[in-house]
Amino acid sequence: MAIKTRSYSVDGKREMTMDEFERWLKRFDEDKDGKISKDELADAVRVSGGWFARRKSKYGIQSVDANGNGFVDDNEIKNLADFAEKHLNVRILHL
Ligand SMILES: [Ca+2]
Ligand SMILES: [Ca+2]
Repeated sequence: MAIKTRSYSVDGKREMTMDEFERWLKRFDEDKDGKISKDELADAVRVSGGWFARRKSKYGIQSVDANGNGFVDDNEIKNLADFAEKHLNVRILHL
């Protein structure tokens, strides 16, 4: 693995703060429009979630995308954080 991950909790979840989570998410913003689209989220889930990622991401974008525009808006990142905690082996640290 090229990336050295800073911290894992005892149950193997990757811990990150909201800031780190947003930064991680922005890495998947391939067209650099500042928003994470359905396709970009699918990539993020595939990288983190492994098997069944496609199904998870479809479910994910539906539960995350509260206003249904197909993008994760800034105010929907919290929803995505919830999704990541449930499905992507991530724990968000609320500092
Ligand atoms: Ca984008
Ligand atoms: Ca949205």
